[in-house]
Amino acid sequence: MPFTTEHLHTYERDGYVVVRNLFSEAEVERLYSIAVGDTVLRAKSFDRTDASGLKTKLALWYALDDSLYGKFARSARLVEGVEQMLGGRAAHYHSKLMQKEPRTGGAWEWHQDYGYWYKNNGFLFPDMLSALTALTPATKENGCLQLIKGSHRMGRIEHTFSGEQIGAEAEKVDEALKRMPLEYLEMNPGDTAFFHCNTLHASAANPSDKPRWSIITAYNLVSNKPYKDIHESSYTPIDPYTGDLLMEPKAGISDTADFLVK
Ligand SMILES: O=C(O)CCC(=O)C(=O)O
Repeated sequence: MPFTTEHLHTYERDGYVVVRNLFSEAEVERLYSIAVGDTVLRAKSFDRTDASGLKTKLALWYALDDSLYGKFARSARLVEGVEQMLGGRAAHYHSKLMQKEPRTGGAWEWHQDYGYWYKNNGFLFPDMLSALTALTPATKENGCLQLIKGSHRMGRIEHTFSGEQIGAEAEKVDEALKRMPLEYLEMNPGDTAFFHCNTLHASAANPSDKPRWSIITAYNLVSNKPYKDIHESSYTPIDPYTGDLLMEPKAGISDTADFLVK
């Protein structure tokens, strides 16, 4: 198994863990080629403007379908790790195709995912996490993910709007940065970073000439059904996919999938 007890301990201690090569080059190539060529994903993508006016693009959908992306989000490699980290049966909250384009891709302000999910989406417990799988190399130059190591232990902090994004209270972030290390997650395609929903994270804009694309699959504990903005997949146990992603048809997400519409 690529996911080990050591990974679990690291996740619990630091609020995140990177599992290198969780997906092979060939698997990522397949996912990426769908992503760049898919007219549905392109049509359903929307811009998110940062505080300086730069835009980052993403598409977000909730239900798992039969596409390669659905199978990827259900893949046993992800789900078995997620269930150990969450400590129970996992449901799929949503998947996001993140497209930080060369020169124009904007920043993400410091935030906890649970800052959004508690405030806007009705989840009462922080029994949630995200798994970010790099589709292209992620470097400091193209605005890789940054995390404050150990910040998940601060619990949820207040969030306010900053541009079109919600940002964590600046005073708390400044203090957190004085006490805990700031980590830049440089990743190769196929590496996956699992991070706790209360881990403070951010990313800078992409002034480079290289795209930074990734897929983020977010998971919830089945027992943590939200009380508003309810999507069935967010409390339905995942049936893990154990097949071979390379043998599956290159099927993109259907345009009738429940995309978040902005
Ligand atoms: O991948 C990134 O650059 C940041 C994404 C992020 O913070 C999020 O989706 O919550």
